[in-house]
Amino acid sequence: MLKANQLTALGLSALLSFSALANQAEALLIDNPYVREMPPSAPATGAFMTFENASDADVVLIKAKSDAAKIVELHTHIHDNGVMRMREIPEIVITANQQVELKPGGLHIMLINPTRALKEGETVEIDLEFKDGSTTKISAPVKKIMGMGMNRGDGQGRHMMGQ
Ligand SMILES: [Cu+2]
Repeated sequence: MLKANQLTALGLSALLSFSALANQAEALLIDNPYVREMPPSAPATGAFMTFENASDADVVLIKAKSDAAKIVELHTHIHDNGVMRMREIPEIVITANQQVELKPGGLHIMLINPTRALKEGETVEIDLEFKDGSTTKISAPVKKIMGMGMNRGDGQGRHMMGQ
């Protein structure tokens, strides 16, 4: 049984999505998705892409999942005493008529505990879920990313140590 407040939330999100396009997933253009190739022993890797919100309403990404990783989280980087650290965030907001780029050193989708070795040439399917309940599936090729000025290996190692 749905509680009263859940019903209210459902009604509200239906109303909001109605005022823009059909739903948030359809309002979003996704460019250049890719997953960074990591050594097979790496505990995690990142998925990156550019979101373009072509609508007049904010689009809010609240969840990602993939069969390529046991855990999938939305992450950002923060500066902590001069050290870049990753932190899980509950959502990524793509403001109306704006672009948001997920990239190394910034926002990303974290693929933790990959279920298979992710090598260049493979494709990772990722399901994205938005605040209004709409979803979309993307296919992200695995790519080798060199020299982005980031010691991502170290960062991810520390991240997996629970910091
Ligand atoms: Cu991360």
